[in-house]
Amino acid sequence: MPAGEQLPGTETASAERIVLHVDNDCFYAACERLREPALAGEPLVIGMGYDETESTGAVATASYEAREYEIESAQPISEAVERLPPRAGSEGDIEPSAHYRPVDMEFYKSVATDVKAILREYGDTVREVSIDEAYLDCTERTTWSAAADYGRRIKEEIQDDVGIPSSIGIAPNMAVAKIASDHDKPDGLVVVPPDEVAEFLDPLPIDALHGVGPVTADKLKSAGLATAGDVASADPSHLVDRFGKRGRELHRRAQGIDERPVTPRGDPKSLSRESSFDEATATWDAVRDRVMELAAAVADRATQRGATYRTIGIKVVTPPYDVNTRERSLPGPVDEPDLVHDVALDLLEEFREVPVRKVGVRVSNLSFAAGEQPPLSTWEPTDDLQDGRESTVLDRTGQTTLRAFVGDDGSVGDVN
Ligand code: TTP
Ligand code: MG
Repeated sequence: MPAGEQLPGTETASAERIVLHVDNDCFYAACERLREPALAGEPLVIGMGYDETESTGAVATASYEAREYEIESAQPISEAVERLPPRAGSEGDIEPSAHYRPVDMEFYKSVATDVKAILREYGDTVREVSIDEAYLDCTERTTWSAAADYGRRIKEEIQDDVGIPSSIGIAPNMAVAKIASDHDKPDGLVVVPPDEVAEFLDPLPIDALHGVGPVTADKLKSAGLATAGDVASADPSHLVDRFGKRGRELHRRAQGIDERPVTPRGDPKSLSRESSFDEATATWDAVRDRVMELAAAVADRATQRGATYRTIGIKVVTPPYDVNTRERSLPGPVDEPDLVHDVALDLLEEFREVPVRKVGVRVSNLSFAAGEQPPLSTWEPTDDLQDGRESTVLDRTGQTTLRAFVGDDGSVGDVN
């Protein structure tokens, strides 16, 4: 084929990508509202080191109501307290005018896991970049004319199933999708099709471009370049003179060019599947059947990904939003669907007759090594108990023999 010619259908593959960026709104605050609905609509500050007598430490995030008082991430808590000072409460007592809650990472991670599980259903590939942020390549899942509906569906599913708001940007690449998701926060949905990229970016202040901090922004401004459009139409050689190699990259970003593929960020630490009931149910058969399905799905996913696992766990969410996790570690890595099934059901026993909103099954302690998996029968039983975890041993036939149980309170007892 002569140089410059392309096979039909292969041209401008990158320009045709549909990349979606999701970022949850005031994420930690949204998580706190999930389990404390009275905080909805209130100024809310999440940070370490606040109590009535002392305020040290930094703000992790603030609800949008608190942001109206110029409270923001990384600010000293003491400054937040100054901006939203204590006031006389209805009973005449003194109370802060914002609500302050300490960071509870475990809880936020469990909410993030639920969100990411939804996102994985919607993307051909998903790149998780932080606790509340991910890129999805949706090229094969939607079209530009349907993209807004696609984004709306994802937002609704996150809101309905997990209970927190998010903002979504959809564009032909990651850099523009990120700017788009930030453009109309909170609860935003901004679609920038390929032929509207320039129109969208041009009027934006240059610090809206990812990677342009205050120093670069000042330098660009002093060179008379205030908007992305100014940088996009600048002579790239002038930008290179002034900013070195970065100048060329700035020029490309200002034009909305970004060829990076959406790739997953390394191997996952765990694989999980979760499923909600329409209403909390105490029907044992229904709960057990669901866990069996999830166990099979998770084991299947691990097999497909070539992963072995050393830990098998379940998650049981009981009303209102109590997340209970139980897990059991094995003496060595396995890829054994029957074991996932057996251990998951065994762990579930504790929740018999408890109303359940949602269940999940997870395998973790994953290995993706290509090496041969040793046969089960070569393993010797171990009594290696981990803190707060149940432990199990395998007998020489590979059957699970539950030896001992270490409760969350540290108590040790036999389970069979
Ligand atoms: P962000 O997505 O940057 O912030 P956010 O979700 O609170 O607000 P929004 O996206 O609506 O602008 O960060 C996600 C979480 O990470 C945030 O809820 C708290 C935490 N975080 C910190 O702990 N320190 C920080 O400096 C920042 C920026 C975030
Ligand atoms: Mg966020």
